[in-house]
Amino acid sequence: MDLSKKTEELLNKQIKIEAEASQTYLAMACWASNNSFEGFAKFLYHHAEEEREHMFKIINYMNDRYADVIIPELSKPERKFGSVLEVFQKAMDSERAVTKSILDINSHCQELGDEFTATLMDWFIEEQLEEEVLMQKMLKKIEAYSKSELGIYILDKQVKKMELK
Ligand code: OFO
Repeated sequence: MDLSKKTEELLNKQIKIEAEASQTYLAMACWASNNSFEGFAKFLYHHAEEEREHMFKIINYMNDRYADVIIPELSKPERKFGSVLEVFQKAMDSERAVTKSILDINSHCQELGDEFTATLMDWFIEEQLEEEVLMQKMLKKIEAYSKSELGIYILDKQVKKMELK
């Protein structure tokens, strides 16, 4: 069974969303690195890679289904931030927006009875939950450690030692 045109369109849109999320994390990582936050930079580079893997996961699925993959033009990510807290607040907002998009694709597939794409989206839903929980935890810590000038550098050192998966 071929993918429906609408499903194809939604998946192509998701490829762009994942690619832009990757670029955004990359720009955030560069900002962190330029501001001597090596731990946060490491965390954000890692996330940029993850988003790229997500993009490939959709591309591979679409190619397996002989669908028409469109490699998109990407918008330029924001690269100036006022603080680590601002970076992670924006990362959280971005994760929430991605989750909404994934849930929308999932609902569309359920309505259509497209079990294959819905199963792919189930994987993404679990992944989004993990990412939102992780981002939320990071945000809470950053909020607490941002209360003193030195605090955020202490947290950066701890983040540098974090095992990333
Ligand atoms: Fe693609 O997982 Fe975050 O956004």
